[in-house]
Amino acid sequence: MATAIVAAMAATASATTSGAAPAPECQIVLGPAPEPGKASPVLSRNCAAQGERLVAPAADTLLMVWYESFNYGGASTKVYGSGGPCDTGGYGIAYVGDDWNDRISSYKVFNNCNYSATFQHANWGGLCFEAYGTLPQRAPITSSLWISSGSFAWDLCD
Ligand SMILES: [Ca+2]
Repeated sequence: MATAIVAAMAATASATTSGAAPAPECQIVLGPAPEPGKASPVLSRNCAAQGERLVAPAADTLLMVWYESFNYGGASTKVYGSGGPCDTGGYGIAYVGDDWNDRISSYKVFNNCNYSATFQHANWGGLCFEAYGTLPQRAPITSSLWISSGSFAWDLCD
């Protein structure tokens, strides 16, 4: 399979498939949350077509990568922030999108995004799970989430 992917990337022509979600490789760019508990604006959302590669947004900071499978496997989406590394204000995602709803099964965090809280429902509703650092297994029920630095005065999971 890896050989086929490399071959497809080298080819000039590529076929595009649709219907399968999530796409193998996507990226989202967020603005900082206007205040704790408020959603970050989604500045862009792009997925690579089959046989193509995404170009990382050079001016933005990698915050988090979502994976479709446990232990960082399967499709993935990189989440970038336009406001620099995580601080106590953090970044909030009110809805992960239809393609990732109830599909995030593991994730990695970067650039001071040490604290994460994932929620069963959109807009930070339902069951809440807190984590510190990268997480190899997460029950795939997440619909919204929050990431920030480890220092966190505002308790989301109460
Ligand atoms: Ca859910």
